[in-house]
Amino acid sequence: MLKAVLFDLDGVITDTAEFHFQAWKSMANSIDIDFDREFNEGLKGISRIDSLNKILKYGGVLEKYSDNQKMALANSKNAEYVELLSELKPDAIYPGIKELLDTLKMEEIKIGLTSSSKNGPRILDKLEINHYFDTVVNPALIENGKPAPDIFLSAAEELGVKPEDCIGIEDSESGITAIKDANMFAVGVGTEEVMEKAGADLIYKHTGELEFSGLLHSF
Ligand code: B16
Ligand code: MG
Repeated sequence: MLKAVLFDLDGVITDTAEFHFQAWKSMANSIDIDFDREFNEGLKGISRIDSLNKILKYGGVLEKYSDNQKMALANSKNAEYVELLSELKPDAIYPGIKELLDTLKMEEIKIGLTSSSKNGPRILDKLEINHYFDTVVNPALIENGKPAPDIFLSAAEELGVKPEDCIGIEDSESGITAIKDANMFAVGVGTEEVMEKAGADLIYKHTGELEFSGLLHSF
């Protein structure tokens, strides 16, 4: 029986992916690493430090940086990202999300945020939707990031529901893998090919197609 819906943030609730792209690109270029949109795709859902390691590896310089230097690079990327977030307004919420949150509240289905972003609470504030969430999992306390199932299992525990009574909504391959490994129903938002490959149970091209009745029917 459906008891909770767990939302990813970046790529599901709003498009912060573009801000991540811009901030990573300027950090990568500052150390002479080329960075394009295609490479950025593989960073979706991946934590800040894991993203940095992937970029340094891609540039062939992973071994050259100490932990302290890596921390400095991650901090500079985050400072630029946070600066870009100041532009974020409630009208940046993707279509259909507000309506879905309203219906879930009415139906007394619990709502959780399962984002890898340490900026999650700040973004929910900016979008003025933090009051909808019964739990916002703190990714800093999660040992294994997506594609590990930990963040979704934590959300279920915090909400006091069983994993099999949860739906997870994700836009990234790593996120869908995490939901499935948590033994939850996975809704993928994005291209059919990517979502199918990742094992999504239900696929929508856009969030505008997400509706409570459709979710309930397929669950
Ligand atoms: P931060 P999600 C993820 O958010 C992003 O997709 C990913 O690109 C980012 O590196 C990660 O959050 C960490 O974000 O640097 O703000 O802690 O898709 O899990 O909502
Ligand atoms: Mg995402």
